[in-house]
Amino acid sequence: MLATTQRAAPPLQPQEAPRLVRSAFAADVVAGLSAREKTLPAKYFYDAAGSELFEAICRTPEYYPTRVETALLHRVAPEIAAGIPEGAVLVEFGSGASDKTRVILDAAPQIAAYVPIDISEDALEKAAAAVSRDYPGLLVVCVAEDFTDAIRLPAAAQGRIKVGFFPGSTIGNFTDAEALRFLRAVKRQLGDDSVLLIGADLVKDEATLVAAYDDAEGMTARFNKNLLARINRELSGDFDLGAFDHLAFWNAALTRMEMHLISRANQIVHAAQHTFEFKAGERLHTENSHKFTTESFAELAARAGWSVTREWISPAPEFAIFSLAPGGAHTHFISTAGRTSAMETKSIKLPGPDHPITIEPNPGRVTVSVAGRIIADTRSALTLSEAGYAAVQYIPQKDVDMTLLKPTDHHTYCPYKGDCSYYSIPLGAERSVNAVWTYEAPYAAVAAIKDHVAFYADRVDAIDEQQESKKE
Ligand code: AVI
Repeated sequence: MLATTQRAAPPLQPQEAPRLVRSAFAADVVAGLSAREKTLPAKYFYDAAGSELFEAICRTPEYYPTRVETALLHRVAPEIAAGIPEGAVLVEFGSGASDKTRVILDAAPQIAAYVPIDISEDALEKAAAAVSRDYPGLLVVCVAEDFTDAIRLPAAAQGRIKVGFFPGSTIGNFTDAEALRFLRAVKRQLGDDSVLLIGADLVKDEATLVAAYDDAEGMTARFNKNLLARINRELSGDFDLGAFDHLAFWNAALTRMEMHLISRANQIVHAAQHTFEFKAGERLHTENSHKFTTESFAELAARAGWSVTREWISPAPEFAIFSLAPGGAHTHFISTAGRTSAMETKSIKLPGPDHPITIEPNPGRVTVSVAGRIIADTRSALTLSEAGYAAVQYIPQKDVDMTLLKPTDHHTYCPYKGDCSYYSIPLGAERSVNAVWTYEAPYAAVAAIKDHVAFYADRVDAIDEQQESKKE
């Protein structure tokens, strides 16, 4: 159900548009190349050629963020969807091809309307038409504006709970002030009962980061130099692309990847009717890509009036999806005696090579005894092996005498498995306090242990495993 496209202002006359765009671009180029430390805003990377080069970067083996974020979204979409209310409107900032959006839309059919916001009107309308075709019940209303501007959401969004979506770690390309301004503006637009989902790349080892911004195929170098090519194309520039080298490095002090172009020689360049002098070795700073820790991101969010309520972190190379809710204070979740409240942050991690988890059916018989009595007896136990820990037998609750267990108010949290509840076994007295645990709603990666319990070996008499002899 494609409705309308909302534009920033009445449509420009065809001959007016290029002049206006050029003048803003020209002004920024002249200002940036005249500065003592030459710089250009990264947003100018994305003309048609630059957008294609960015897509090519995303396909390189070294540039992990797009691939890792998409895989993470697929894995956690059911959990994200569980936090989206019926009839919500999904508002995407810088929607591009709306690829990642589809993962959310597939998992959350309760979303009633989709508002993609993107400056590139052609790409926006094409992507929106495709979404509209593929999700027939969804109302799609495009907003063709720069998403960093103050945007008035369309009427279709009024009166509905809004879920903001800002994937891709584009927040990392902002300065601290820009990120705060953006997050505060989004809070005003989405309202007090909204949710904001943000994808952000995390700090990691330098080699992985540098390779991602200096791929062997040279796609990122071409992307970087396309800025000069664009100046040549649009502002009558005479940059010699061969006279500049691509440079990408990790700035540890400012926790960001930086991209620069280095002049290979002393040279004079003309653009936008101005003349600029480059010394040999002089740098033109083209992009910052800030990387976050869960703490630094939560702090940024809090300064903008948001609280991180959940966070999902991929296996290495680590990338995070944060779910934010309006609210000033944030509490970082560690483990509490009580239940987690809505405003506490839960870090959700997915098993991977750095923290493997496997769950296998145990082919044998498992029994658990306490005070001389068998309280669990099963042939359907699941053996869960996790990272460096001893394997644990998870026993179906139907094979446990649950009447002998007493729930306690002890609760812990595992970022890989979820909230954990405990039982004592009165038969075992002091020794069997909090002897049994269960994950009532385990995270998707370990869903198989739902409705199972596990026992601490030292709080019961024995956990016996007998291999069943094969029937001839
Ligand atoms: C769009 N943005 C999040 C990318 C990034 O990683 O900062 C742009 C990019 N620059 C170099 N490679 C990709």
